[in-house]
Amino acid sequence: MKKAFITGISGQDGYYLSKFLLEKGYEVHGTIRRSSSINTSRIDPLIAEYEKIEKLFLYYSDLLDASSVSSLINKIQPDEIYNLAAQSHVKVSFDNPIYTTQVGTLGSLSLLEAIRNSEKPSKFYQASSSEMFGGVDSNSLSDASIFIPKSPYAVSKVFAHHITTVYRESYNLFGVNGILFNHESPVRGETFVTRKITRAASKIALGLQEKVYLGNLDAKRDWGHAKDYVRMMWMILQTDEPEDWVIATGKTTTVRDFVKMAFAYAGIELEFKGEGIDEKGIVVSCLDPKYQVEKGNEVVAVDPRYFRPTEVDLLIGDPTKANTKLGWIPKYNLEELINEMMESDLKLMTKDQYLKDGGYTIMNYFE
Ligand code: NAP
Ligand code: G4F
Repeated sequence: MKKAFITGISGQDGYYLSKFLLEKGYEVHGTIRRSSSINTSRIDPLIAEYEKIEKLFLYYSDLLDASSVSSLINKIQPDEIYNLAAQSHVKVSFDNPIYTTQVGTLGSLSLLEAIRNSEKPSKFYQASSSEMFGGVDSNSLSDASIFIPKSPYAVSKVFAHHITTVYRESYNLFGVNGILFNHESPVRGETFVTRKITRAASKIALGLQEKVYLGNLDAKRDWGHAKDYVRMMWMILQTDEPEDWVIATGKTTTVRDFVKMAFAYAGIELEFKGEGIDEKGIVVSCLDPKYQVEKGNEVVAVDPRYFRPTEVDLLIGDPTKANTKLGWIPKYNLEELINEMMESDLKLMTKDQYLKDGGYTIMNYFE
């Protein structure tokens, strides 16, 4: 029975990866952070199923506490280490640049040092990001493309990426970078654009919200499903030779088209009119009798609050190496991903939940 150690187990990928590994029979050890309110909601079903039977173990640990990270690795002696912990919001990284950078750089380095000093040669997976490319290249991006990071978050990921390579080459350590393009799911953090859209489209369809305010509608992303991407994280740690991988779908879509597809799931057709900060998304028709949204309603508007100091305009990945060398083929396309997210959010957005959220005025502030 293999042992995996996952930092950031309470996040989106932490949930899908730990579920995947537990179902494979792994013993999973994960770190969570102490917070003033409980932050394990995503993994609560896994805790209920696997903690009592001693398959899932959780520890309080912050990646910035190098001593706690190294004690855990010494104690657990994992076969595989997945470093998923990060302050992962690009816009927030401009507001908290030092913290984001510390976690992204020193956090990853602390793990590598702990592995280097451990007797067990644990395999190491670093969660690298397509943000490192900076969106200046309109070609499909591969692991050979150059990095032009445009945010504190992206710069910290470039450091972690390179230091993983340095440890691989210097100490013969099995360290790999998975350069993952955007991946989403029903448990995606609510402040990332896809989940913000599916939550808002659900509330608007149910008459619980009038409008959603977004930032750059022209931004293009290569969106996949987190479930497909965590499978690939595991696959690349099963190879014999450590190397870096791009994980992407090879297709890119604007935020505007994502909005249209999400509303379409609820039978609501939108058209966009106007330009720049005056652009609006307007209801053309609402065909599903379950939802009563009036034709002509303005349900999407632009708020410059959501613009970033610098934007990554376009990301499209080239997954050929993953497809051909490892046989990794994503099971979900974008429409299936959006449908799953909408189905889930429509169920969650009951009136009680909406009131518990504090109403959309408060939510809009943070989202
Ligand atoms: P996420 O949902 O934001 O989860 C991040 C996890 O890191 C959470 O468990 C969080 O804990 C934890 N964390 C944050 N700061 C920490 C610290 N100082 N010490 C210990 N844990 C800390 O992110 P995700 O979408 O699952 O992404 C997983 C990783 O892949 C991240 O490193 C992200 O940067 C990277 N990545 C993501 C994507 C994507 O599209 N999702 C693409 C490329 C790369 P709390 O729950 O307590 O906040
Ligand atoms: O959903 P986002 O916040 O994701 P972003 O910035 O691409 O970062 C995500 O993917 C990276 C991989 O490329 C990860 F490394 C990172 O951890 C994270 O998971 O924004 C996507 C796009 C951006 O261009 C943003 O400007 O959507 C645009 N956008 C437009 N309106 C918005 C909004 N983004 C957010 N969060 N909120 C908006 O209202």
